[in-house]
Amino acid sequence: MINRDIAKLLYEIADIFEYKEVEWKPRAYRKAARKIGDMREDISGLYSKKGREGLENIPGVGSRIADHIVEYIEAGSVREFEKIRKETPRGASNIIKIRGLGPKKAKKLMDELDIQSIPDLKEAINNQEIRKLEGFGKKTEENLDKAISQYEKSHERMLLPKATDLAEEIISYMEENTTLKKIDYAGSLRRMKETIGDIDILVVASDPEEVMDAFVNFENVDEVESRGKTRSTIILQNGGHIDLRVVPESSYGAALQYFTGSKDHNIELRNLALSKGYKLSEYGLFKEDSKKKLEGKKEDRIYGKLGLSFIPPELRENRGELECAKNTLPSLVELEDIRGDLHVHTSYSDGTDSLNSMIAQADKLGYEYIGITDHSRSRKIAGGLGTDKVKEQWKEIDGLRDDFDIEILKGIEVDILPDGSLDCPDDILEEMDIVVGSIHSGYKSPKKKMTERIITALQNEFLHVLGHPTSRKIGIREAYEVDLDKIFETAAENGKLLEINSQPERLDLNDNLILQAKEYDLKFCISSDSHSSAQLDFMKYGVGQARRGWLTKDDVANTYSLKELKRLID
Ligand code: DGT
Ligand code: CA
Ligand code: CA
Ligand code: ZN
Repeated sequence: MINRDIAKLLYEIADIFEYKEVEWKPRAYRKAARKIGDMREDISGLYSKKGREGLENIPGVGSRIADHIVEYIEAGSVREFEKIRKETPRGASNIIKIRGLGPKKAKKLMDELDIQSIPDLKEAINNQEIRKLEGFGKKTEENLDKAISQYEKSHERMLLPKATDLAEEIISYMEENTTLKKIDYAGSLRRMKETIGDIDILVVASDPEEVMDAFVNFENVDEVESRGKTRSTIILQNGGHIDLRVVPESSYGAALQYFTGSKDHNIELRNLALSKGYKLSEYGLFKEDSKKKLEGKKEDRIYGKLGLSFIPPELRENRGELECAKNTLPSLVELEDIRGDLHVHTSYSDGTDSLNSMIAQADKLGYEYIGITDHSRSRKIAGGLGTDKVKEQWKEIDGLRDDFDIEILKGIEVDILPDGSLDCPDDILEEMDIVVGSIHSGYKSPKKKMTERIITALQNEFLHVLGHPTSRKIGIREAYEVDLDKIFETAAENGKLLEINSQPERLDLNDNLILQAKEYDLKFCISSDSHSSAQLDFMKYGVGQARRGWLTKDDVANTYSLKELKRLID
Protein backbone atom coordinates (compact mmCIF):
# COMPACT_ATOMS: atom_id res chain seq x y z
CA MET A 1 0.00 0.00 0.00
CA ILE A 2 1.21 3.44 -0.88
CA ASN A 3 -0.05 4.60 2.55
CA ARG A 4 3.06 3.22 4.16
CA ASP A 5 5.41 5.03 1.79
CA ILE A 6 3.61 8.31 2.33
CA ALA A 7 3.63 7.88 6.10
CA LYS A 8 7.36 7.14 6.03
CA LEU A 9 8.03 10.21 3.91
CA LEU A 10 6.01 12.46 6.23
CA TYR A 11 7.89 11.15 9.27
CA GLU A 12 11.20 11.86 7.60
CA ILE A 13 10.17 15.37 6.63
CA ALA A 14 8.92 15.98 10.18
CA ASP A 15 12.41 15.09 11.45
CA ILE A 16 14.00 17.48 9.01
CA PHE A 17 11.63 20.28 10.05
CA GLU A 18 12.55 19.58 13.62
CA TYR A 19 16.22 19.92 12.79
CA LYS A 20 15.48 23.18 11.01
CA GLU A 21 13.58 24.35 14.08
CA VAL A 22 10.44 24.95 12.09
CA GLU A 23 7.63 25.38 14.56
CA TRP A 24 4.48 23.18 14.81
CA LYS A 25 5.12 21.49 11.48
CA PRO A 26 6.96 18.46 12.92
CA ARG A 27 3.97 17.65 15.11
CA ALA A 28 1.45 18.21 12.36
CA TYR A 29 3.34 16.04 9.88
CA ARG A 30 3.79 13.27 12.40
CA LYS A 31 0.11 13.30 13.24
CA ALA A 32 -0.83 13.01 9.58
CA ALA A 33 1.78 10.27 9.10
CA ARG A 34 0.35 8.27 11.97
CA LYS A 35 -3.22 8.55 10.70
CA ILE A 36 -2.22 7.57 7.20
CA GLY A 37 -0.17 4.67 8.49
CA ASP A 38 -3.16 3.35 10.43
CA MET A 39 -5.68 3.78 7.60
CA ARG A 40 -7.18 0.60 6.24
CA GLU A 41 -8.21 2.09 2.94
CA ASP A 42 -5.67 2.54 0.17
CA ILE A 43 -5.05 6.28 -0.02
CA SER A 44 -4.62 6.36 -3.79
CA GLY A 45 -7.94 4.53 -4.13
CA LEU A 46 -9.55 7.08 -1.84
CA TYR A 47 -8.11 9.89 -3.95
CA SER A 48 -9.32 8.44 -7.24
CA LYS A 49 -12.80 7.96 -5.77
CA LYS A 50 -13.29 11.11 -3.75
CA GLY A 51 -10.55 13.42 -5.00
CA ARG A 52 -8.80 16.02 -2.83
CA GLU A 53 -11.79 16.32 -0.59
CA GLY A 54 -11.43 12.68 0.38
CA LEU A 55 -7.87 13.34 1.48
CA GLU A 56 -8.74 16.43 3.49
CA ASN A 57 -11.28 14.40 5.40
CA ILE A 58 -8.48 12.28 6.86
CA PRO A 59 -7.92 13.58 10.40
CA GLY A 60 -4.71 15.58 10.56
CA VAL A 61 -4.49 16.16 6.81
CA GLY A 62 -4.95 19.82 5.95
CA SER A 63 -4.83 21.37 2.52
CA ARG A 64 -1.00 21.69 2.38
CA ILE A 65 -0.39 18.08 3.25
CA ALA A 66 -3.18 17.04 0.89
CA ASP A 67 -1.32 18.87 -1.92
CA HIS A 68 1.82 16.92 -1.10
CA ILE A 69 -0.06 13.63 -1.07
CA VAL A 70 -1.65 14.35 -4.45
CA GLU A 71 1.76 15.18 -5.87
CA TYR A 72 3.20 11.98 -4.46
CA ILE A 73 0.38 9.83 -5.84
CA GLU A 74 0.66 11.41 -9.26
CA ALA A 75 4.39 11.94 -9.62
CA GLY A 76 5.97 9.52 -7.14
CA SER A 77 7.80 12.30 -5.32
CA VAL A 78 7.23 15.76 -3.83
CA ARG A 79 9.37 18.57 -5.25
CA GLU A 80 9.38 20.66 -2.11
CA PHE A 81 10.51 17.68 -0.01
CA GLU A 82 13.28 16.83 -2.46
CA LYS A 83 14.48 20.40 -2.14
CA ILE A 84 14.60 20.54 1.66
CA ARG A 85 16.21 17.11 1.72
CA LYS A 86 19.02 18.48 -0.44
CA GLU A 87 19.52 21.47 1.83
CA THR A 88 19.87 19.36 4.94
CA PRO A 89 23.00 17.44 5.96
CA ARG A 90 22.38 13.76 5.42
CA GLY A 91 22.73 12.44 8.96
CA ALA A 92 20.72 15.26 10.55
CA SER A 93 17.43 13.45 10.97
CA ASN A 94 19.18 10.57 12.73
CA ILE A 95 21.43 12.67 14.90
CA ILE A 96 18.61 14.69 16.44
CA LYS A 97 17.06 11.42 17.61
CA ILE A 98 19.90 10.93 20.07
CA ARG A 99 18.53 11.77 23.49
CA GLY A 100 19.91 15.05 24.81
CA LEU A 101 20.67 16.49 21.38
CA GLY A 102 18.09 19.02 20.29
CA PRO A 103 18.35 20.73 16.93
CA LYS A 104 20.51 23.59 18.25
CA LYS A 105 23.16 21.38 19.77
CA ALA A 106 23.07 19.00 16.83
CA LYS A 107 23.67 21.84 14.43
CA LYS A 108 26.60 23.16 16.40
CA LEU A 109 28.22 19.72 16.48
CA MET A 110 27.64 19.14 12.82
CA ASP A 111 29.03 22.52 11.83
CA GLU A 112 31.98 22.79 14.14
CA LEU A 113 33.21 19.21 14.18
CA ASP A 114 32.10 18.27 10.67
CA ILE A 115 29.88 15.48 11.98
CA GLN A 116 27.66 13.93 9.32
CA SER A 117 26.49 10.73 10.90
CA ILE A 118 26.20 8.77 14.13
CA PRO A 119 29.53 6.97 13.54
CA ASP A 120 31.15 10.41 13.15
CA LEU A 121 29.59 11.45 16.43
CA LYS A 122 30.93 8.34 18.14
CA GLU A 123 34.39 9.07 16.88
CA ALA A 124 34.25 12.62 18.19
CA ILE A 125 33.20 11.30 21.59
CA ASN A 126 36.05 8.78 21.63
CA ASN A 127 38.50 11.53 20.75
CA GLN A 128 37.07 13.70 23.54
CA GLU A 129 36.34 16.49 21.10
CA ILE A 130 32.83 17.26 22.27
CA ARG A 131 33.82 18.39 25.76
CA LYS A 132 36.00 21.11 24.25
CA LEU A 133 33.05 22.80 22.54
CA GLU A 134 31.48 25.78 24.19
CA GLY A 135 28.30 24.81 26.02
CA PHE A 136 29.01 21.07 26.04
CA GLY A 137 31.48 19.86 28.66
CA LYS A 138 32.54 16.46 29.92
CA LYS A 139 29.21 15.52 31.45
CA THR A 140 27.34 16.15 28.19
CA GLU A 141 29.88 14.07 26.33
CA GLU A 142 29.36 11.16 28.70
CA ASN A 143 25.60 11.43 28.47
CA LEU A 144 25.78 11.46 24.70
CA ASP A 145 27.88 8.32 24.78
CA LYS A 146 25.17 6.59 26.81
CA ALA A 147 22.40 7.91 24.61
CA ILE A 148 24.13 6.56 21.50
CA SER A 149 24.45 3.09 23.00
CA GLN A 150 20.75 3.17 23.75
CA TYR A 151 19.92 4.39 20.28
CA GLU A 152 22.04 1.70 18.68
CA LYS A 153 20.60 -1.01 20.86
CA SER A 154 17.12 -0.12 19.77
CA HIS A 155 18.01 0.28 16.09
CA GLU A 156 20.29 -2.64 15.62
CA ARG A 157 19.00 -5.66 13.69
CA MET A 158 18.59 -8.84 15.71
CA LEU A 159 20.39 -12.09 15.01
CA LEU A 160 18.13 -15.07 14.34
CA PRO A 161 18.23 -16.77 17.77
CA LYS A 162 17.25 -13.60 19.61
CA ALA A 163 14.39 -12.94 17.19
CA THR A 164 13.25 -16.57 17.15
CA ASP A 165 13.24 -16.88 20.93
CA LEU A 166 11.44 -13.57 21.33
CA ALA A 167 8.80 -14.52 18.78
CA GLU A 168 8.21 -17.85 20.48
CA GLU A 169 8.01 -16.20 23.90
CA ILE A 170 5.53 -13.56 22.87
CA ILE A 171 3.38 -16.10 21.05
CA SER A 172 3.12 -18.41 24.03
CA TYR A 173 2.54 -15.43 26.34
CA MET A 174 -0.30 -14.20 24.12
CA GLU A 175 -1.77 -17.68 23.88
CA GLU A 176 -1.80 -18.00 27.64
CA ASN A 177 -3.17 -14.58 28.44
CA THR A 178 -5.78 -13.92 25.80
CA THR A 179 -8.41 -15.79 23.85
CA LEU A 180 -7.05 -15.96 20.35
CA LYS A 181 -8.16 -17.84 17.32
CA LYS A 182 -4.87 -17.63 15.49
CA ILE A 183 -1.37 -16.28 15.98
CA ASP A 184 1.71 -16.50 13.77
CA TYR A 185 4.83 -14.56 13.07
CA ALA A 186 5.41 -13.16 9.59
CA GLY A 187 8.06 -10.75 8.19
CA SER A 188 11.74 -11.39 7.70
CA LEU A 189 11.75 -13.93 10.55
CA ARG A 190 9.37 -16.20 8.68
CA ARG A 191 11.61 -15.81 5.63
CA MET A 192 14.61 -16.76 7.84
CA LYS A 193 16.58 -13.74 6.80
CA GLU A 194 19.98 -13.61 8.48
CA THR A 195 19.11 -10.54 10.56
CA ILE A 196 15.75 -9.26 11.69
CA GLY A 197 14.67 -5.61 11.96
CA ASP A 198 11.45 -6.15 13.85
CA ILE A 199 9.18 -9.08 14.61
CA ASP A 200 5.78 -8.99 12.94
CA ILE A 201 2.98 -10.88 14.71
CA LEU A 202 -0.48 -11.49 13.26
CA VAL A 203 -3.49 -12.37 15.36
CA VAL A 204 -7.15 -13.27 14.87
CA ALA A 205 -9.21 -12.54 17.97
CA SER A 206 -12.77 -11.66 18.84
CA ASP A 207 -11.64 -9.10 21.41
CA PRO A 208 -8.84 -6.96 19.95
CA GLU A 209 -8.90 -4.69 23.00
CA GLU A 210 -7.97 -7.60 25.25
CA VAL A 211 -5.17 -8.54 22.85
CA MET A 212 -3.70 -5.05 22.87
CA ASP A 213 -3.91 -4.82 26.67
CA ALA A 214 -1.97 -8.03 27.05
CA PHE A 215 0.52 -7.10 24.36
CA VAL A 216 1.57 -3.74 25.82
CA ASN A 217 1.95 -5.44 29.21
CA PHE A 218 4.40 -8.06 27.98
CA GLU A 219 7.36 -8.40 30.33
CA ASN A 220 10.35 -6.11 29.92
CA VAL A 221 8.60 -3.57 27.73
CA ASP A 222 10.75 -0.47 27.61
CA GLU A 223 8.44 1.65 25.53
CA VAL A 224 5.01 1.33 23.94
CA GLU A 225 5.79 3.03 20.67
CA SER A 226 2.18 3.03 19.53
CA ARG A 227 -1.09 1.51 20.54
CA GLY A 228 -4.06 1.35 18.23
CA LYS A 229 -7.19 -0.71 17.76
CA THR A 230 -5.65 -3.11 15.29
CA ARG A 231 -1.94 -2.41 15.48
CA SER A 232 0.52 -1.77 18.28
CA THR A 233 4.29 -1.65 18.53
CA ILE A 234 6.44 -2.28 21.58
CA ILE A 235 10.16 -1.93 22.20
CA LEU A 236 11.71 -4.23 24.77
CA GLN A 237 14.54 -3.45 27.15
CA ASN A 238 16.81 -5.74 25.19
CA GLY A 239 16.19 -3.59 22.12
CA GLY A 240 13.78 -5.97 20.37
CA HIS A 241 10.95 -4.35 18.40
CA ILE A 242 7.64 -6.20 18.05
CA ASP A 243 4.76 -5.21 15.83
CA LEU A 244 1.38 -6.84 16.41
CA ARG A 245 -1.67 -6.64 14.18
CA VAL A 246 -5.15 -7.97 14.70
CA VAL A 247 -6.71 -8.95 11.39
CA PRO A 248 -10.11 -10.39 10.45
CA GLU A 249 -10.20 -14.13 10.04
CA SER A 250 -11.57 -13.71 6.54
CA SER A 251 -8.34 -11.99 5.45
CA TYR A 252 -5.84 -13.88 7.61
CA GLY A 253 -4.19 -15.65 4.68
CA ALA A 254 -3.88 -12.44 2.72
CA ALA A 255 -2.40 -10.63 5.72
CA LEU A 256 0.04 -13.47 6.35
CA GLN A 257 1.09 -13.29 2.72
CA TYR A 258 1.43 -9.51 2.75
CA PHE A 259 3.29 -9.16 6.04
CA THR A 260 5.63 -12.03 5.30
CA GLY A 261 7.01 -10.04 2.40
CA SER A 262 9.47 -9.42 1.13
CA LYS A 263 8.35 -6.10 -0.19
CA ASP A 264 9.87 -6.83 -3.60
CA HIS A 265 8.15 -10.20 -3.76
CA ASN A 266 4.84 -8.54 -2.86
CA ILE A 267 5.21 -5.92 -5.56
CA GLU A 268 5.81 -8.58 -8.22
CA LEU A 269 2.95 -10.69 -6.93
CA ARG A 270 0.61 -7.71 -7.01
CA ASN A 271 1.67 -6.98 -10.59
CA LEU A 272 0.96 -10.56 -11.55
CA ALA A 273 -2.50 -10.24 -9.97
CA LEU A 274 -3.12 -7.03 -11.92
CA SER A 275 -2.09 -8.70 -15.18
CA LYS A 276 -4.78 -11.28 -14.54
CA GLY A 277 -7.40 -8.61 -13.85
CA TYR A 278 -7.28 -9.11 -10.09
CA LYS A 279 -6.36 -6.88 -7.21
CA LEU A 280 -4.24 -8.16 -4.32
CA SER A 281 -3.93 -6.47 -0.94
CA GLU A 282 -3.44 -7.42 2.69
CA TYR A 283 -7.23 -7.96 2.80
CA GLY A 284 -7.51 -10.47 0.00
CA LEU A 285 -7.48 -11.25 -3.68
CA PHE A 286 -10.30 -9.45 -5.48
CA LYS A 287 -11.77 -9.31 -8.95
CA GLU A 288 -10.90 -5.79 -9.90
CA ASP A 289 -14.18 -4.76 -11.50
CA SER A 290 -16.70 -6.61 -9.36
CA LYS A 291 -14.90 -6.12 -6.04
CA LYS A 292 -15.72 -9.73 -5.43
CA LYS A 293 -13.35 -11.41 -3.00
CA LEU A 294 -11.81 -14.50 -4.54
CA GLU A 295 -9.75 -15.51 -1.54
CA GLY A 296 -8.54 -14.10 1.77
CA LYS A 297 -8.53 -16.80 4.37
CA LYS A 298 -5.84 -19.15 3.16
CA GLU A 299 -2.39 -18.06 2.08
CA ASP A 300 -1.72 -21.07 -0.15
CA ARG A 301 -4.98 -20.53 -2.01
CA ILE A 302 -3.96 -17.00 -2.89
CA TYR A 303 -0.90 -18.36 -4.67
CA GLY A 304 -3.10 -21.09 -6.15
CA LYS A 305 -5.66 -18.65 -7.55
CA LEU A 306 -2.82 -16.75 -9.20
CA GLY A 307 -1.75 -19.92 -10.98
CA LEU A 308 1.28 -20.51 -8.78
CA SER A 309 2.39 -23.33 -6.55
CA PHE A 310 2.85 -22.38 -2.89
CA ILE A 311 6.07 -20.44 -2.47
CA PRO A 312 7.96 -21.21 0.75
CA PRO A 313 8.66 -17.98 2.68
CA GLU A 314 12.44 -18.42 2.38
CA LEU A 315 12.17 -18.02 -1.40
CA ARG A 316 10.14 -14.82 -1.33
CA GLU A 317 12.90 -12.39 -2.25
CA ASN A 318 12.04 -11.71 -5.88
CA ARG A 319 14.91 -13.85 -7.12
CA GLY A 320 12.93 -15.66 -9.81
CA GLU A 321 10.55 -17.56 -7.53
CA LEU A 322 7.36 -16.27 -9.19
CA GLU A 323 8.43 -17.35 -12.67
CA CYS A 324 9.48 -20.71 -11.30
CA ALA A 325 6.26 -21.22 -9.31
CA LYS A 326 4.28 -21.09 -12.56
CA ASN A 327 5.69 -24.59 -13.07
CA THR A 328 7.28 -26.38 -10.14
CA LEU A 329 9.56 -25.05 -7.48
CA PRO A 330 12.45 -27.15 -6.19
CA SER A 331 11.58 -29.14 -3.10
CA LEU A 332 13.76 -27.45 -0.49
CA VAL A 333 15.89 -29.23 2.09
CA GLU A 334 14.24 -29.51 5.52
CA LEU A 335 15.58 -29.79 9.04
CA GLU A 336 14.11 -33.30 9.25
CA ASP A 337 16.29 -34.35 6.29
CA ILE A 338 19.51 -33.73 8.24
CA ARG A 339 21.13 -37.00 9.35
CA GLY A 340 24.23 -35.73 11.05
CA ASP A 341 26.42 -32.80 12.04
CA LEU A 342 29.96 -32.65 10.63
CA HIS A 343 31.45 -29.80 12.66
CA VAL A 344 31.31 -29.67 16.47
CA HIS A 345 33.77 -28.75 19.21
CA THR A 346 34.23 -30.31 22.63
CA SER A 347 36.06 -29.29 25.79
CA TYR A 348 39.18 -30.83 24.24
CA SER A 349 39.51 -27.44 22.48
CA ASP A 350 37.22 -24.43 22.96
CA GLY A 351 33.87 -26.17 23.41
CA THR A 352 32.22 -25.90 26.81
CA ASP A 353 30.80 -29.43 26.92
CA SER A 354 32.55 -32.78 27.13
CA LEU A 355 32.98 -35.20 24.25
CA ASN A 356 30.50 -37.48 25.94
CA SER A 357 27.77 -34.87 26.31
CA MET A 358 28.16 -33.61 22.73
CA ILE A 359 27.71 -37.14 21.44
CA ALA A 360 24.82 -37.82 23.80
CA GLN A 361 22.97 -34.71 22.64
CA ALA A 362 23.50 -35.51 18.95
CA ASP A 363 22.25 -39.02 19.63
CA LYS A 364 19.19 -37.58 21.36
CA LEU A 365 18.44 -35.44 18.30
CA GLY A 366 18.16 -38.69 16.36
CA TYR A 367 21.21 -38.12 14.18
CA GLU A 368 22.84 -41.07 12.45
CA TYR A 369 26.36 -39.63 12.75
CA ILE A 370 28.38 -36.86 14.35
CA GLY A 371 31.79 -35.51 13.36
CA ILE A 372 33.96 -34.42 16.29
CA THR A 373 36.10 -31.60 14.93
CA ASP A 374 38.16 -29.79 17.54
CA HIS A 375 40.70 -27.15 16.54
CA SER A 376 44.23 -27.95 15.38
CA ARG A 377 47.52 -27.20 17.16
CA SER A 378 48.29 -23.69 15.78
CA ARG A 379 45.04 -22.33 17.07
CA LYS A 380 46.44 -21.89 20.55
CA ILE A 381 43.87 -19.45 21.96
CA ALA A 382 41.18 -22.01 21.18
CA GLY A 383 43.12 -24.83 22.82
CA GLY A 384 44.01 -26.47 19.51
CA LEU A 385 45.01 -30.16 19.71
CA GLY A 386 48.50 -31.47 19.04
CA THR A 387 49.10 -35.07 17.94
CA ASP A 388 49.09 -36.52 21.47
CA LYS A 389 45.78 -34.91 22.35
CA VAL A 390 44.25 -36.08 19.08
CA LYS A 391 45.27 -39.64 19.86
CA GLU A 392 43.89 -39.33 23.37
CA GLN A 393 40.56 -38.18 21.92
CA TRP A 394 40.51 -41.06 19.45
CA LYS A 395 40.95 -43.48 22.30
CA GLU A 396 38.09 -41.92 24.23
CA ILE A 397 35.90 -42.06 21.11
CA ASP A 398 36.65 -45.74 20.60
CA GLY A 399 35.72 -46.36 24.22
CA LEU A 400 32.37 -44.58 23.80
CA ARG A 401 31.17 -46.38 20.70
CA ASP A 402 29.34 -49.09 22.59
CA ASP A 403 27.41 -46.56 24.69
CA PHE A 404 25.65 -44.90 21.75
CA ASP A 405 23.66 -45.79 18.64
CA ILE A 406 25.07 -42.82 16.77
CA GLU A 407 28.16 -43.27 14.59
CA ILE A 408 31.04 -41.15 15.85
CA LEU A 409 33.35 -39.74 13.20
CA LYS A 410 36.90 -38.88 14.19
CA GLY A 411 37.57 -35.46 12.79
CA ILE A 412 39.35 -32.14 13.06
CA GLU A 413 38.80 -28.52 12.14
CA VAL A 414 42.24 -27.93 10.80
CA ASP A 415 43.65 -24.45 10.23
CA ILE A 416 44.54 -23.66 6.64
CA LEU A 417 48.00 -22.14 7.15
CA PRO A 418 49.20 -19.07 5.22
CA ASP A 419 50.87 -21.25 2.58
CA GLY A 420 47.70 -23.32 2.13
CA SER A 421 49.00 -26.39 3.92
CA LEU A 422 46.98 -28.00 6.71
CA ASP A 423 47.95 -27.59 10.36
CA CYS A 424 48.23 -31.32 11.14
CA PRO A 425 50.60 -34.11 10.07
CA ASP A 426 49.47 -36.18 7.08
CA ASP A 427 49.61 -39.49 8.94
CA ILE A 428 47.05 -38.12 11.42
CA LEU A 429 44.85 -36.55 8.74
CA GLU A 430 44.85 -39.84 6.88
CA GLU A 431 43.20 -41.57 9.82
CA MET A 432 40.47 -38.94 10.17
CA ASP A 433 36.92 -39.65 9.01
CA ILE A 434 36.13 -35.97 8.51
CA VAL A 435 38.52 -33.06 7.91
CA VAL A 436 37.13 -29.52 7.91
CA GLY A 437 39.68 -26.91 6.79
CA SER A 438 39.17 -23.28 7.85
CA ILE A 439 40.89 -19.91 7.73
CA HIS A 440 41.41 -18.39 11.16
CA SER A 441 44.20 -15.87 10.50
CA GLY A 442 45.46 -13.28 8.06
CA TYR A 443 41.97 -12.06 7.17
CA LYS A 444 43.43 -8.93 5.62
CA SER A 445 45.73 -10.60 3.10
CA PRO A 446 45.46 -9.56 -0.54
CA LYS A 447 42.82 -11.25 -2.65
CA LYS A 448 45.27 -13.14 -4.83
CA LYS A 449 47.13 -14.55 -1.86
CA MET A 450 43.96 -15.61 -0.05
CA THR A 451 42.63 -17.26 -3.20
CA GLU A 452 45.85 -19.23 -3.68
CA ARG A 453 45.90 -20.21 -0.03
CA ILE A 454 42.41 -21.69 -0.16
CA ILE A 455 42.91 -23.32 -3.56
CA THR A 456 45.99 -25.11 -2.26
CA ALA A 457 43.94 -26.43 0.64
CA LEU A 458 41.14 -27.57 -1.67
CA GLN A 459 43.68 -29.56 -3.65
CA ASN A 460 44.82 -31.36 -0.52
CA GLU A 461 43.69 -34.97 -0.69
CA PHE A 462 42.90 -35.12 3.04
CA LEU A 463 40.51 -32.20 3.16
CA HIS A 464 36.78 -32.92 2.93
CA VAL A 465 35.03 -29.66 3.79
CA LEU A 466 35.89 -25.98 3.40
CA GLY A 467 34.68 -24.51 6.73
CA HIS A 468 32.97 -21.08 6.89
CA PRO A 469 34.24 -20.18 3.42
CA THR A 470 34.35 -16.37 3.83
CA SER A 471 34.83 -16.06 7.63
CA ARG A 472 32.57 -13.02 7.80
CA LYS A 473 30.94 -12.32 11.15
CA ILE A 474 27.80 -10.23 11.08
CA GLY A 475 28.43 -6.84 12.68
CA ILE A 476 31.99 -7.83 13.58
CA ARG A 477 34.06 -8.65 10.52
CA GLU A 478 33.62 -8.40 6.77
CA ALA A 479 34.38 -11.38 4.54
CA TYR A 480 37.98 -11.53 3.42
CA GLU A 481 38.83 -10.65 -0.16
CA VAL A 482 38.85 -13.81 -2.23
CA ASP A 483 37.94 -14.95 -5.73
CA LEU A 484 34.94 -17.06 -4.84
CA ASP A 485 34.27 -18.28 -8.35
CA LYS A 486 37.76 -19.78 -8.41
CA ILE A 487 37.12 -21.34 -5.00
CA PHE A 488 33.82 -22.85 -6.07
CA GLU A 489 35.32 -24.12 -9.30
CA THR A 490 38.23 -25.76 -7.47
CA ALA A 491 35.92 -27.28 -4.86
CA ALA A 492 33.81 -28.76 -7.66
CA GLU A 493 36.86 -30.16 -9.48
CA ASN A 494 38.19 -31.79 -6.35
CA GLY A 495 34.89 -33.04 -4.94
CA LYS A 496 35.10 -30.95 -1.76
CA LEU A 497 32.07 -29.89 0.26
CA LEU A 498 31.30 -26.25 0.98
CA GLU A 499 30.13 -25.59 4.51
CA ILE A 500 27.05 -23.62 5.42
CA ASN A 501 28.02 -22.70 8.95
CA SER A 502 24.95 -22.31 11.21
CA GLN A 503 26.47 -20.11 13.90
CA PRO A 504 24.06 -17.14 13.93
CA GLU A 505 26.73 -14.49 13.46
CA ARG A 506 28.46 -16.49 10.72
CA LEU A 507 25.77 -17.98 8.44
CA ASP A 508 28.60 -18.55 6.01
CA LEU A 509 28.05 -19.24 3.12
CA ASN A 510 25.15 -16.83 3.10
CA ASP A 511 22.09 -17.10 0.85
CA ASN A 512 23.52 -15.10 -2.06
CA LEU A 513 26.77 -17.03 -2.10
CA ILE A 514 24.92 -20.34 -1.90
CA LEU A 515 23.01 -19.29 -5.02
CA GLN A 516 26.31 -18.38 -6.68
CA ALA A 517 27.99 -21.66 -5.69
CA LYS A 518 24.99 -23.70 -6.81
CA GLU A 519 25.94 -22.90 -10.40
CA TYR A 520 28.90 -25.26 -9.99
CA ASP A 521 28.67 -29.01 -9.81
CA LEU A 522 29.32 -29.32 -6.10
CA LYS A 523 27.70 -30.30 -2.82
CA PHE A 524 27.27 -28.49 0.47
CA CYS A 525 27.09 -29.54 4.08
CA ILE A 526 25.16 -27.70 6.77
CA SER A 527 27.02 -27.72 10.09
CA SER A 528 26.34 -26.25 13.50
CA ASP A 529 29.97 -25.56 14.46
CA SER A 530 28.65 -26.07 18.01
CA HIS A 531 30.71 -24.99 20.97
CA SER A 532 28.15 -26.42 23.44
CA SER A 533 25.53 -29.14 23.26
CA ALA A 534 22.68 -26.59 23.17
CA GLN A 535 24.18 -25.11 20.00
CA LEU A 536 23.48 -28.31 18.06
CA ASP A 537 20.05 -26.70 17.61
CA PHE A 538 21.62 -23.92 15.53
CA MET A 539 21.36 -26.36 12.62
CA LYS A 540 17.91 -24.88 11.89
CA TYR A 541 19.43 -21.49 11.04
CA GLY A 542 21.83 -23.07 8.56
CA VAL A 543 18.98 -24.99 7.01
CA GLY A 544 17.10 -21.68 6.71
CA GLN A 545 19.97 -20.16 4.73
CA ALA A 546 20.23 -23.28 2.55
CA ARG A 547 16.53 -22.95 1.77
CA ARG A 548 17.00 -19.26 0.97
CA GLY A 549 19.73 -20.45 -1.41
CA TRP A 550 17.24 -22.79 -3.12
CA LEU A 551 19.03 -26.00 -2.04
CA THR A 552 17.32 -29.37 -2.18
CA LYS A 553 18.04 -32.40 -0.05
CA ASP A 554 20.25 -33.81 -2.76
CA ASP A 555 22.52 -30.73 -2.67
CA VAL A 556 23.30 -31.26 1.02
CA ALA A 557 25.72 -34.05 1.86
CA ASN A 558 24.71 -34.46 5.50
CA THR A 559 21.22 -35.53 4.45
CA TYR A 560 22.86 -38.69 3.11
CA SER A 561 23.28 -41.94 4.98
CA LEU A 562 26.77 -42.43 6.37
CA LYS A 563 27.51 -44.93 3.63
CA GLU A 564 26.47 -42.52 0.89
CA LEU A 565 28.36 -39.69 2.58
CA LYS A 566 31.55 -41.73 2.74
CA ARG A 567 31.22 -42.64 -0.90
CA LEU A 568 30.85 -38.96 -1.71
CA ILE A 569 33.83 -37.61 0.22
CA ASP A 570 36.40 -40.40 0.04
P1 DGT B 1 12.82 -6.35 8.69
O1 DGT B 1 11.77 -6.14 9.74
O2 DGT B 1 13.54 -5.12 8.31
O3 DGT B 1 13.77 -7.45 9.02
O4 DGT B 1 12.10 -6.84 7.32
P2 DGT B 1 10.58 -7.22 7.05
O5 DGT B 1 10.56 -7.86 5.71
O6 DGT B 1 10.01 -7.99 8.18
O7 DGT B 1 9.91 -5.80 6.88
P3 DGT B 1 8.82 -5.00 7.72
O8 DGT B 1 8.75 -5.45 9.14
O9 DGT B 1 9.10 -3.57 7.47
O10 DGT B 1 7.45 -5.34 6.99
C1 DGT B 1 6.90 -6.64 7.00
C2 DGT B 1 6.40 -6.98 5.64
O11 DGT B 1 5.31 -6.13 5.28
C3 DGT B 1 7.40 -6.80 4.51
O12 DGT B 1 8.26 -7.89 4.37
C4 DGT B 1 6.48 -6.68 3.33
C5 DGT B 1 5.31 -5.92 3.89
N1 DGT B 1 5.52 -4.49 3.58
C6 DGT B 1 5.96 -3.54 4.41
N2 DGT B 1 6.01 -2.35 3.78
C7 DGT B 1 5.59 -2.56 2.53
C8 DGT B 1 5.40 -1.71 1.39
O13 DGT B 1 5.63 -0.52 1.41
N3 DGT B 1 4.95 -2.31 0.24
C9 DGT B 1 4.69 -3.65 0.18
N4 DGT B 1 4.27 -4.17 -0.97
N5 DGT B 1 4.86 -4.46 1.23
C10 DGT B 1 5.29 -3.93 2.38
CA1 CA C 1 9.85 -7.19 10.31
CA1 CA D 1 7.33 -4.52 10.96
ZN1 ZN E 1 34.61 -24.66 14.33
